[in-house]
Amino acid sequence: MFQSKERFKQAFLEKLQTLRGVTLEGASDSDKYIALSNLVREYISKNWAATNNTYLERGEKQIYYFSIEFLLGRLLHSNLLNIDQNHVVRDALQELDIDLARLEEKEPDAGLGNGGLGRLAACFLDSMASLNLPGHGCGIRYKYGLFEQKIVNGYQVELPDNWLQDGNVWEYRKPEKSVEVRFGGYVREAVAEGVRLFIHEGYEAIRAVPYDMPVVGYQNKTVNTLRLWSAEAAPQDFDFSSFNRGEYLKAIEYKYSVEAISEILYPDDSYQEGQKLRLKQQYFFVSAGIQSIVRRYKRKNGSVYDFEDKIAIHINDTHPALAVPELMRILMDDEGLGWDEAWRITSNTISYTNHTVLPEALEKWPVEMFKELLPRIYMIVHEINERFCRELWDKYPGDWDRIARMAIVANGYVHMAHLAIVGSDHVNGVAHIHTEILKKQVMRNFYELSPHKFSNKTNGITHRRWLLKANPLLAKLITDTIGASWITFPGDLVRLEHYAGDAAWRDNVRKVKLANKNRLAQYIKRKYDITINPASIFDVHVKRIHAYKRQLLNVFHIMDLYNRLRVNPDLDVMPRTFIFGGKSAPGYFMAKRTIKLINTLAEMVNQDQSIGDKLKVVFMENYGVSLAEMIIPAADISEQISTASKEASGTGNMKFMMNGAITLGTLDGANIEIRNAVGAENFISFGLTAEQVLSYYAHGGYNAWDVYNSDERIQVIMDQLVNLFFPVAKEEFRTFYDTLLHSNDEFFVLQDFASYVEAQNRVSKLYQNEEAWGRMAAANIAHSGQFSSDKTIMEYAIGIWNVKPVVVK
Ligand code: DL6
Repeated sequence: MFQSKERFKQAFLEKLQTLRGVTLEGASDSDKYIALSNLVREYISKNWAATNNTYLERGEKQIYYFSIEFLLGRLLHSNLLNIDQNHVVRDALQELDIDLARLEEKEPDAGLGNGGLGRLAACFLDSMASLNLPGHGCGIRYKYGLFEQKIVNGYQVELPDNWLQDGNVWEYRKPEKSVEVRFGGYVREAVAEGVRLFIHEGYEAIRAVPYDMPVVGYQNKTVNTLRLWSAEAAPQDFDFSSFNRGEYLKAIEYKYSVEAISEILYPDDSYQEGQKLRLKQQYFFVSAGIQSIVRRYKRKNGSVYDFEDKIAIHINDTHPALAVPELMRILMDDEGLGWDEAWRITSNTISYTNHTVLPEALEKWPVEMFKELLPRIYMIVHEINERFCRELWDKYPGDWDRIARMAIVANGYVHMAHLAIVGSDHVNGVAHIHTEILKKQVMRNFYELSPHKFSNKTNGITHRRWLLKANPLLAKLITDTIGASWITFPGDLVRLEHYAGDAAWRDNVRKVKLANKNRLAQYIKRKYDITINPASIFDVHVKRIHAYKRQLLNVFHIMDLYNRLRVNPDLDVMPRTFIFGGKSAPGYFMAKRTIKLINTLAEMVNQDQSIGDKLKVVFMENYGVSLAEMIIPAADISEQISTASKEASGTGNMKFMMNGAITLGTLDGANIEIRNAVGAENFISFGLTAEQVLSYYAHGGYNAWDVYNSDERIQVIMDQLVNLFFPVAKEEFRTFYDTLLHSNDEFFVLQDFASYVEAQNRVSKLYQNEEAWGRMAAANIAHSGQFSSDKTIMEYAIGIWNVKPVVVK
């Protein structure tokens, strides 16, 4: 691209002038960031055009990944890496006395997601482009991403994430590709030339405007498209008569009500509230996306003939499940196909991934709301349900219970998971155990009906962002050791196993870890004025705050450790730094109190001179992709301690292992596969198994008081929550006492406590043995290649989408 540093400098200085009207001397960091990103964007655009032309000419099957969230993070650095210009640019900027890393910080995180589900979508886009697969994203261009978290007096406070306020260099607004999405109104039936027609009238038309973002493959020429839709009011939507009468506010009222659709990302990752605006968001992006896919397809092919052979639509959880009735609507109402043909195409085109078994996250919409907002779509859903129930009746005559359990429309609700399963040709879970739970429990009836539909596709992460970008020191060491092939073939990381026995190599890994820990320690000192010891164990628990993820269990272990140290400050313990990070849904009381508890404990512990640096606790605010990229490479311990059976997969666990942290985890989600990959000796497990947990549930749980009465440590900790041990109002933490002891500890925190503490003691012992720890770290890095999303995506491509790579020349 820039061929030489000189060429780059020339282009950069010119860009500063032509785009920002400044010379280097007068340029701010923002000017420089924008000039640089625009240079990169221009280069990418050429390949983007070439990719689009290739796809159009070749006419190969395209994948469209529909997701209500894409948690992208920053793009400048990864784009530079992908176009192989990182070094030239960094060195050339250095000669101009500019620090590339500082410019990168100017880019806001694209935080259009809550957590695992949205980040998975971003990793998948990266892998599809890097594997030359024609795969595109479709989602919503939220004006405000996931809220910014501030910690004030220990509490989480939410601030709007105005990520677009200074513009987004990576997006291209495409107004000419806008489509209309219709809400409300009624459906009039008519017959024309013997054909029954359904005419949607009296609706509100919303203009959906696409913003395209390039998704750059790693050192190939593929640039796929992430198309994010924005809701806009067209000029004709203004009520000019009221405007002319001077009623300005009334005139723009409508504009705001339209724009509200793509205004904000719902900040809840595991609970759905049945809000009308959320349903509107779902239909909005699904309808816009499918309309644009069909339009593009027809422009090339003339009709929808062969559609299912050339198009795969994947729905990331049930949020885009309206793809099923929407594609049916377009095929029937716009393209004139009959039901059977439309159904064949739809159900062969769409596939669905489930990401959770938590009942509160399984989406259902009240029929009345659904029908009022989407009258034509409801008619189609109703018909799908009728036909499906008839099929069930034929197969299970008289089994009303089963049919009621499986119906799409039942008890006044539309059940989105049922709609997604019935309308898809493939349904998958995201880790082996999760898929088994879906098959045996949550979706058992559907599995019995169509076992061939179900498969497992264990999640993955892009090793390019989570190792190559996030941990350049380790990446370099790996490349120096085994060559660079791992970047393209992450499975090659396994060659590192050979070096686990090499003391000098392990020492190099240890030095890399220490450098990353130092960097994090400096950041923590700067930001929070807390001094942490880089030689201590960095024990990291970063993820959404949720009862099932059991941050509480971690807190209780810290309290126990602190209690022991208070009694005996000379206790011989391995120094620990506990690092937490994560957001709570704004309306999730328990999770928010957990944040307060962590911060209260942190303040007490960190100020207690008597224990020195034996124990430190840090809560890092506003956890997101960029922060993760700094924290994860510095971790020694990866806390993956969900109640077994609850975490569908987890992907943080994979990022940590790839960076040489040891998992301290339950046998849940993909932890199990990580343990199988690295060997039980390189994984620290504890706690109830999923079978035990499910068996407890089947028998009404366990008695938390028994544990309380038999374990003195727990008694002390529980009592400290309510006896003014903490310098807060007396009732501040009572909620934990009550939910654990009086409401039967649904997530087995107390039940798993002893086993967790015992595992933590193992951690301390192992860490003191440098060789043992080094071997464990090496095994984790070496086996992490199998958790690259490249592998996962190939499994989707072969097993679900039936799509082949298309090499762009
Ligand atoms: O599959 C991605 C990710 C999993 O790794 C997590 O285990 C799971 O909790 C998460 N699910 C969600 C909730 N989604 N819904 N609905 O984010 O998905």
